Amino acid sequence: MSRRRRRPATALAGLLTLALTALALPPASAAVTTTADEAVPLTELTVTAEQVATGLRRPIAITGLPDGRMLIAEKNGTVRAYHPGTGLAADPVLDLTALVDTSDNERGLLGITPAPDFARTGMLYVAFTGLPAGALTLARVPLGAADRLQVLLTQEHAEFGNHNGGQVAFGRDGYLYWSTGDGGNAYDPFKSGQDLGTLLGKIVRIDVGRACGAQAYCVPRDNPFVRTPGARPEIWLYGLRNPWRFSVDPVDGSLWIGDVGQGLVEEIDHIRPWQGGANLGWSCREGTPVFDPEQCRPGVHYTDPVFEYDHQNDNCSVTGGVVYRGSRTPEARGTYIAGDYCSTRAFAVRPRPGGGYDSAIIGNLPIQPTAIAADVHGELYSLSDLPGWLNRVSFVHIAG
Ligand SMILES: [Ca+2]
Repeated sequence: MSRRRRRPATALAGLLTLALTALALPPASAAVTTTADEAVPLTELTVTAEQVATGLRRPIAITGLPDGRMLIAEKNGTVRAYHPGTGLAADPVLDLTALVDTSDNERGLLGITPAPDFARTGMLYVAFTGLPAGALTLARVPLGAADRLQVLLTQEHAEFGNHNGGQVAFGRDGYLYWSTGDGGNAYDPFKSGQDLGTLLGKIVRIDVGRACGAQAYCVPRDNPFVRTPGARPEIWLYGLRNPWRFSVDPVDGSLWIGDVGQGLVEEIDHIRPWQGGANLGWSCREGTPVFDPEQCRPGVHYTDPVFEYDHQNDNCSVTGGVVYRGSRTPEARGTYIAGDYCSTRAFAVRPRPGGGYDSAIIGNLPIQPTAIAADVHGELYSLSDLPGWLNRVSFVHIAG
């Protein structure tokens, strides 16, 4: 049964200006905030984009390889390769279509990242919804060798086709992070966000460099819930709805998460390496406002987003991006960029040296952004879903 909740008018008013929330950071955060020396005010930055490849079929995830290529995952399970010198290769470099459940708009191959030792091993880590019933699936597979795919971890997700998470990324700690959705439909039907007994609505963290018993991975000993009765030890963060795009800042190892809201608030979360175990709120909260009071518990600390925006002016769904660490535009270094799938608005967010965050709308990305990611040099690309485009994305420093 669906239950609609009214939000307090005061909470709504605070969102109507795309307001920055600069709340609830631990005191230590300012000490390691990373800001480029050359950084200029965000209002002096804008984004431009240039279409560099077309003909992709529902491109959904993109990652850089050490050799300068970009790998692009298409939702149906194929992976394409692009090199700036030679363009988009005609044939897929990997074909997982026989394994991938594409029965819903949000199901499919959803995430891809190279192993830290990819240059030697050619190993990729992928996330997809698996046949026959859409189970969230984390696997590794050598480039070009689908028959050698090895499933590492699965989470049942049969009831609803939406909210599958699906980002995979290696942290600076060498562990693999994987995001999952809350189980789908709406209103967190299984109340999984706040439930540490399920992998739904989480970001998990595992050591894929070792095997532990029958498991093809190990749980890092310093994972936050390894000694919590009833909790899945793989959990790193909880209280998420559909964090289908997150990234790791290679400089400080922090996680930047785009968590899609239900109907009111889109949010970006910034989680430092020492914040393992953080509760990001869903479905007690959607962004900062309370969503379902029955999911809230007294005395619990909820980690608020560092940026949130509402659905006015054609916004509908956040597409989490990355922190720019390239060299082409030094003035933009240390700036996180995200987009909105419907409005294409580009949002820039950056920690202030003294604490809190600056944010600005810095233009628009090409239509229907599904991913924003960096190549091996830290320069950025985005994908456009239905038209099937790969776009090179650049910051431009405009006069202040
Ligand atoms: Ca949240």
